[in-house]
Amino acid sequence: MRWQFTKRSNADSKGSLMSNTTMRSGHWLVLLVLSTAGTGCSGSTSEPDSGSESQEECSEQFTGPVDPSALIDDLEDGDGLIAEVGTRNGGWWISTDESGGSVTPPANMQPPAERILGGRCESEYAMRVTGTDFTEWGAVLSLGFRYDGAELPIDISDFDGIMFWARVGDMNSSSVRIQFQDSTTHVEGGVCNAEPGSSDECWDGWGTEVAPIDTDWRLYKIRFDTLSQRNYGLQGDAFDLESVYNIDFNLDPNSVFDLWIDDLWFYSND
Ligand SMILES: [Ca+2]
Repeated sequence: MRWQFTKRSNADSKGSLMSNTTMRSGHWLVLLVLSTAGTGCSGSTSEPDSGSESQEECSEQFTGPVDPSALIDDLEDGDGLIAEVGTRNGGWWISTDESGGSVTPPANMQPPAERILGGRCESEYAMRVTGTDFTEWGAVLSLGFRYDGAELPIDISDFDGIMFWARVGDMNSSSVRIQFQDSTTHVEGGVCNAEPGSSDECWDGWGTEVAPIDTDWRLYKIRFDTLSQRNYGLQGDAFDLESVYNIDFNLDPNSVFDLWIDDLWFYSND
């Protein structure tokens, strides 16, 4: 098993990113999914551990937490920078294994948001990445929280999880893993090994599979305390919520991927 990563930093751009793997394993829990129906906006929530369920019409749909500091990015400004909230000033980034496949928008630059044809309720823009023919670890759509010449961590310990909307296109054959890089797994944390293939290598982030996922928009709500590493790089005792660098959406090698992500927030249970 060979785990690989690449990292691209560009002094001209905020954000960066990397990381992915050819194998996925472990526990994958998506704690809450709002399934869509008809309009692509209404939906039902279900939380496996509680069994609770509710229906929301498009006009009444959840539009985000009241806490203004919870917004990560809604993409409505059309650019590849996240919302400037607190110390957060990072951006989106696409990386690939550079095995010869194609990806749109291009890798190693800040991707623009894409207009949602017909919109999604109040939302007109989302982030989209499509591609195929990568054969090593695939591709990754990442969101860096903070940048000042290098990637910097933020403290998200005031929050219990993250929520976002997502869907895939008709041709998509990839699974989607969301993962976070923290003080243990990010190279800037200074403890993991930047050398690919080493037993204590970087980029074995804390995550879970985004599932089920299909062509309907759904709201995914993922608790931080459910996330786990994939046990190939340096292992942390726990996800370090006080030092988190970025979010990765990992896309499979040997697949066709077409992923949309929209309206990301942190949330608190209280
Ligand atoms: Ca949006």
